[in-house]
Amino acid sequence: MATEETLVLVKPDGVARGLTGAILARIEAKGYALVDIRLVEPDRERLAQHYAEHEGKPFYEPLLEFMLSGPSVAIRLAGNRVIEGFRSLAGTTDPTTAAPGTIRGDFGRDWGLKVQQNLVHGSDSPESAARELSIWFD
Ligand code: YYY
Ligand code: MG
Repeated sequence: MATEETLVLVKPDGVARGLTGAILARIEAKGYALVDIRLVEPDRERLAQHYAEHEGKPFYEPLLEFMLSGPSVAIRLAGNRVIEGFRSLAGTTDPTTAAPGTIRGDFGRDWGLKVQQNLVHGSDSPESAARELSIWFD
């Protein structure tokens, strides 16, 4: 498959806990290329676009509140099969049970809140990646 791109976010919990560098180190060690990177303080409109697929779900409002709680680091990441590769590095959605060795499994846990504070976002398909990259890198 040709080289592809994905959107990675270090979410507000990762930035606030000072884990951006540790997360970037794993991405770089895996061999993916940083094409662009920026600190973003998204407004509600940008987040509603980003998480449109989840509107109406029970975790949607807590998720937006969490994502509004501080800046995220947005990364345009490139490499062969980087979409599935980064999601493998990130681990499964729930940080309590994400496999050790993954970003979510090693750095995440349940903080007793209504939303999974799971440190990172990664696009889940080429279509999502194109859509999300245009939202965060306008
Ligand atoms: O792609 P991924 O981030 O692993 O999960 P999604 O199913 O796309 O959900 C987006 C985001 O929403 C997730 O990272 C945390 C939050 N969330 C939640 O708090 N509780 C759920 N049951 C499902 C998702
Ligand atoms: Mg998702």
